[in-house]
Amino acid sequence: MNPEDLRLYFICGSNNVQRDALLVIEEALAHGVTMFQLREKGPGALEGEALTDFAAEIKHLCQKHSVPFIVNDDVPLAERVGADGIHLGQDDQKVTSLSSYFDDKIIGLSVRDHTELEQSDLSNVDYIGTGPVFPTHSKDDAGSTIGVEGLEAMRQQIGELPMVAIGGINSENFRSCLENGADGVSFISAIAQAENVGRAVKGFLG
Ligand code: TZP
Ligand code: MG
Repeated sequence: MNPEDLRLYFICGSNNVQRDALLVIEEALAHGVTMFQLREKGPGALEGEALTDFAAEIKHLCQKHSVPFIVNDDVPLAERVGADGIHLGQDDQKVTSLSSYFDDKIIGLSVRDHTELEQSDLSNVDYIGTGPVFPTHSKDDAGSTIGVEGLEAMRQQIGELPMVAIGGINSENFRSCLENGADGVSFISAIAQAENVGRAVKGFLG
């Protein structure tokens, strides 16, 4: 993959927003998001046909804006809607067990520290997501923060492998992630809950 695709990675599910999710996502894509992940989790998460329809609509929006469409931890859904990739956590299905569908797709893996890195087979992994860098309200079991020091340490261990920072990233701190080894920054709340989504996205590109 092109590491520049990680530059502004928006992650969102239907319950991360206070208004129509598709409108928020389209606005974010139109203003310069470079990669999108559907992460449909938590209370009221869509299931079945409603989830497939939602994912298919988002895929269509991503295609329109030439932005890779990644699905979090739902391999059948990713295959069903023809996603551009999958993002897996340490407790999810193993990267090595993915079907051949993903051979030419983007595979992302969450790796927070040296211990997880040692446990991970990165041979088919295209990028890693590392964090939480800062405190977050968007994931209950995110664990302790790694700070920009954690990003820097990870960069030294992974060499050139593309890496995106995650967790509590906002307009005040995103630059520090880019300055400490991250190819890009990912956001849930700072975009999903922004009063003006377009302005928020443009701010993160500056
Ligand atoms: N993984 C580690 S922190 C996190 C995930 C999915 C949540 C990031 O959300 P926010 O709102 O950008 O802190
Ligand atoms: Mg997961």
